[in-house]
Amino acid sequence: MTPRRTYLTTPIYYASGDPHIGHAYTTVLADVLARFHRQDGAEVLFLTGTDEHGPKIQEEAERRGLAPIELCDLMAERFQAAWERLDISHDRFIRTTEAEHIAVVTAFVQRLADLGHIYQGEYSGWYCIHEERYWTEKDLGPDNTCPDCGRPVRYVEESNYFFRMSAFQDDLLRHIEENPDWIVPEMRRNEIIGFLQQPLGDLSISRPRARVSWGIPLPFDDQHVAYVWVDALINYLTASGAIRPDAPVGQQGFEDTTGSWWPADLHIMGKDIITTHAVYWPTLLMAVGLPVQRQILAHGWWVVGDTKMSKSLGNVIDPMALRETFGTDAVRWYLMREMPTGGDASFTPERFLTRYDELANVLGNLASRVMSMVGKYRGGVVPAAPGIGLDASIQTAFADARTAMGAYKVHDAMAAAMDLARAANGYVEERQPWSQAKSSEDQEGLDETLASLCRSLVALCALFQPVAPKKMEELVSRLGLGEVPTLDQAVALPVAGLSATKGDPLFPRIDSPWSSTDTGAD
Ligand code: ME8
Repeated sequence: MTPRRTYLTTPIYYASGDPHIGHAYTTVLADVLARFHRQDGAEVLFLTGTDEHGPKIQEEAERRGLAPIELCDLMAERFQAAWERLDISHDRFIRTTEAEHIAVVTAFVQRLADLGHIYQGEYSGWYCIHEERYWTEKDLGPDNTCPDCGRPVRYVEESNYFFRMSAFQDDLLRHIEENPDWIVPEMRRNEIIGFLQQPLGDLSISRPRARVSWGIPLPFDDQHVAYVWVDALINYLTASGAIRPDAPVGQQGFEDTTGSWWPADLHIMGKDIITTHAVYWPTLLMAVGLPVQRQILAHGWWVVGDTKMSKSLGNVIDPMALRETFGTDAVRWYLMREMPTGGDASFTPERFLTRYDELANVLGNLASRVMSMVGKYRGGVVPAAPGIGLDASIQTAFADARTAMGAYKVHDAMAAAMDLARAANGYVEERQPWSQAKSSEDQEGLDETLASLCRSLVALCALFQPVAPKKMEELVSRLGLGEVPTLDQAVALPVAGLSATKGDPLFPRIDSPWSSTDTGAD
């Protein structure tokens, strides 16, 4: 049987600033889904990368006294280092300054032009560099500011090339209506449907080189560069391997994507960039004759306390600092457990510590008490007994976690896993293995208790693995197993005869790095 294939993407992040907790959230979410699919037997292409062209990068490079490519090299390295430290298992890190991507963008734009979807026109309006988008006057905030980010916008009057996006409005609306799960969650789908019920304008897809020099020149007019969003969205296609820009026109792959990873199965992003992914991107794909992406998942927004995170407020949360103190898996766990996918979440030190305590006190504590009892009562060897005492809880946890993961509700899947750990702790209290150990008639009962607990630990390893891969590898090795089992294997894995070692606490007690005033505690 050919394995199921899944192609997952994160946005490519602007190479103008350092990775923060928002970028980390999206990337960890994608990583958890990628790991879950791999664990479930699928072949996965997981893509992330950096968005490296456009005025935002050009201006930031100037500000730092660097050439744009120097800034991009620096930032691409920082993002890669961050993802390595957060144990992100991406298969490909794309940079939009790569030659391959530039060639695909060039071929894509040429094809749009060849098919008659591009015309030249005059643009006048307001531009926000930070968001890299135009606004109409009626949308502007007070004193000519961007309605999204609040920064001043600039009035721009120039000649641009336009994509006839309006011609695809009806097709797109029909696609969304016929595919109710194409955009999740539903709230975002409704937002896009609402947007498409207004007349859809055409999209300016170029910028004059005289104003924006840092971009990919249009193949039919080198005095213009591709609009950075068009350039950026095409990254998903470049990495899929569908397009062969060097092939003769007609054989470049636009007609047939067989053998490539296109169409992507899931584009994951924050709710801030849903319109570009759910309107610009599919209409561009329709125009060149390619299938559209299979699904879009737009997640919510991290704020700090009740304030938007921003450089100027100095409240940007650095996931690397958290990781230094609590470890990678604790940061991943917090991000996944705290934010219901689709909803917003607020970072506070108290919530971080509460989530960490849950890991330490429920899962960590269970692991250490079970290992210690197997050591004390059975010389470190898991006894041969059916070990079915927690089967009902295991079945429930697996069913709930699978359903939740299928709906991208990682927070619910992790809640189901934690419920199993709680049930196992409850089982210890109920069975009182320390009393069983004292009674010569209850030795079989003790074997059954310990075997049941070890089976639950194996199940927990499989359930927590996508979110806490390193700690689960460690737990599995302490259980005497070679590797973390898949969900299917974990249900029926024999545990009799495994040699269990206790080791240090999986999630050690850690002094809060925040002072009591920071946490708001008394
Ligand atoms: O938009 N909460 O890049 P970007 C949650 N280059 N997620 C957040 C967040 C927050 N506070 N802040 C950022 C771009 N994110 C373009 C994308 S894709 C073809 C081009 C995450 O560096 C979230 O995923 O501004 C958001 O969509 C993304 O970072 C924006 O990253």
